[in-house]
Order: sequence, then structure tokens, then C-alpha cells
Amino acid sequence: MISEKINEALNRQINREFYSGYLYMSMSAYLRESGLFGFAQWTKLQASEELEHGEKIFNYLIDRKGRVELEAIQKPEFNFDGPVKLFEFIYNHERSITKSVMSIAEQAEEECDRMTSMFIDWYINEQVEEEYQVHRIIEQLRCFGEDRSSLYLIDKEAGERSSCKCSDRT
Ligand code: OFO
Repeated sequence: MISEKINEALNRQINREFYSGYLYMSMSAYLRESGLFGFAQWTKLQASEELEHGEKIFNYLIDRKGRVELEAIQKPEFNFDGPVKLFEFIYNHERSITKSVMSIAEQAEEECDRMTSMFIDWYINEQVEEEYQVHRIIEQLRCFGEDRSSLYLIDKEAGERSSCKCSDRT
């Protein structure tokens, strides 16, 4: 059995993961309209990953005999004012996700819920990778993005991302 408090926190996290998926889809549409097809592909892949993250928690709650309660998903932003602002938006969003998984980890620790602690550790590690990857793109865009041909290459490289971000690490 899982405590009421952790159950609620995990339901909120499912909603955040699904909202993240929705947000990345909205970004993908914006990027396609802007002709940045590589970034559009990157954000679309990210959207699928976020849905998987939400589903993983959904399954965990069911396995632990918790109660899944799906809430309405907030309407995502759709206007981003260029790629730098868009990736900065992602970075801030992912940092807020990091905070929310960290608070679940703290709650699990307080309640000595070892199973949830182990489960949520995966999300904490994932956030390290996500923040790193997004920050890397922001740095590239800030350094070279003003130049059209460099932007083309950065966008192209992002479009070559495979579904697992780990292999892209340099
Ligand atoms: Fe973007 O992160 Fe899920 O957890």
C-alpha cells in the first residue's frame, strides 16, 4: 500500500509529465512553422518520452495498489519568440520538474517508503540528463545562433537525436 500523500503527489506528477508531453508537441508545431525541422523533431521525440514518463508512474501506482486519478491537462504555450527563448522556456520547465520529483523523493524518505524512493531515483537521474541536454543547446544557440548557417547546422544536429539522449553526450 502507498500513503495518501505520496499517492496524491504521484498523481500530480503524472499530470506534469503529460502536460510536458503536450507542451513539447506545441513547441514542435511552432518549430515546424518556423522551418526549424531538426528542433521540431527533437521536441516531438521529447514529447513521446514525457508520455512514457507519465505512463511509468501510472503503472507504478497500480502495482502498489494506489489510486490513479487523472486531472485535466493545462493548455500549453504556443508562441515562443524564437528558438533561444523556446529552449530557455524548456530549461525553466525542466527545472520545475526536477523540483517536483525531488519533493516526491523527500516525501518518500520521510515516510520510509523505500519502494517509492527507488522508483523516483530514476526520474532524478533522467532530470540530470534532460537539463544537461537542453542547456547544451542553449549554449550553442547563444554562441552561434545569430548566424543563419550556424543555426541551420545546430538545428540539423538536434534533428539527428536518437530516442535515447545518452548516446548524444559529448
Ligand atoms: Fe522532462 O521530464 Fe519527464 O520526468
